[in-house]
Amino acid sequence: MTTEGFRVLDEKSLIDYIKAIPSLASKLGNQVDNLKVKEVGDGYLNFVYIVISPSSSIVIKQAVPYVRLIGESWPLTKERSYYEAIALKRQHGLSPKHVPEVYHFDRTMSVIGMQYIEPPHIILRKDLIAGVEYPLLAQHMAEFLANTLFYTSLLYLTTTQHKSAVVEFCGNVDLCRLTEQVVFSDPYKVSQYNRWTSPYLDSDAEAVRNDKVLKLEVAELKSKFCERTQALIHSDLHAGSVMVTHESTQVIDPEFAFYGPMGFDVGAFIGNLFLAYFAQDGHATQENERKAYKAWITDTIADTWNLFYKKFTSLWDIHKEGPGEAYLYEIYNDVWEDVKQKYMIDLFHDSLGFGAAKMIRRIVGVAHVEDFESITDPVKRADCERRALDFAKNLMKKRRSFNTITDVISTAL
Ligand code: ADP
Ligand code: SR1
Ligand code: MG
Ligand code: MG
Ligand code: MG
Repeated sequence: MTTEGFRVLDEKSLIDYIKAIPSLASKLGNQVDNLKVKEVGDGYLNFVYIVISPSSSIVIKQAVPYVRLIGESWPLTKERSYYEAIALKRQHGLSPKHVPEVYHFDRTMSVIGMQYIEPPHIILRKDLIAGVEYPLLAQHMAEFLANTLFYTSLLYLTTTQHKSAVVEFCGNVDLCRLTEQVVFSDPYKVSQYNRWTSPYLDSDAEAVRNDKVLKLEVAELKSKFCERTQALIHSDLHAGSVMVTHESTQVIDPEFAFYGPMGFDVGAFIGNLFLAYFAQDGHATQENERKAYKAWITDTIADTWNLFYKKFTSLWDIHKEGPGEAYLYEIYNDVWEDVKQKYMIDLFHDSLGFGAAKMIRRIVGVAHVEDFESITDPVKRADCERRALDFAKNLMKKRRSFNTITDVISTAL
């Protein structure tokens, strides 16, 4: 895509931009004379502004042609904004209660105008650190995952529909390549971008690079990530991509979306809950040991998988004689329960493998998570990270030996 006509917005120039776009002005009640604008981007890639008029608020997100975390020395296509916009629209259509609405998209400027997810919504990761429980989180995430994954797969679509949907997202190759690098490659080799809590984890990072069994497993997962077009996946579904209240769960930031393996999304979410779990000892105080909170996290992990399983297979049952072409019911009706069970156990093992890869990259790769980063004592932080890393390495290697999520959780306790 051309860079002609592109300019980086700031809090001031954004106001003039909005004034010239009727659809955005109207979302602000056409009260655009006294707009307040605040940049709130806390992600690693983009700029996000909350725009407040006397009557309402919207969010404007702009992609710049580089990785914000590193700077202009790491170029990254601003076309990611296009894929984020089309993924948000698709996911909002499939799971409207859990995805914000898109109001405006400008491909030249890489600008998305979208629904403001209002306070008290907060980024999930922040409250996993603070120790706040969200009783509906697992149910809502299971719904989001089941709806977005099932309805974009060959269990629901014809092969003709599915192939054209795959093509639509094929161009998001640079974002896929970023994941290939920072999740599946860099943590397993010497890379200028890798970091860890040094010197405490120096030998742990080296052990990852020298672990032949682990490297064979991650090679298999990387191939699956690159080759499998199973469903439209969010592809960056960590705890910073979910906003929550006690009643509501909203999934944002699908700029990495493409047709990939379902387990990459399920695993990302579960893996990030495990990261939060292993960070709890670093946040414990004498008054609050975080024991009950750790139990809530593991219950949420179990509920997420079990509710996802239930919702996904029930969608499959409802649509078993529909257009989906992967398992024609007329052929498989006599082995229907076996078909579902086999599909779901494979998906479970994929999810465990990808979840483990997402944990490992957050400990010895370029982009870390606040769960650990906010533990100020490096000895304590390294101790939490090491336990998370050891758990994830074992999970990746032994993933095929697990039949239930409860068995997986028991290896973390
Ligand atoms: P990045 O792609 O850089 O990670 P995100 O889309 O994750 O950017 O957004 C960064 C931050 O902006 C989020 O952590 C959240 O605090 C805020 N944010 C993003 N989208 C919205 C929204 N629709 N409503 C409210 N806040 C949002
Ligand atoms: C340079 S890696 C930046 C990371 O931030 C994004 O949210 C993705 O997780 C990506 O891997
Ligand atoms: Mg983000
Ligand atoms: Mg993002
Ligand atoms: Mg991750």
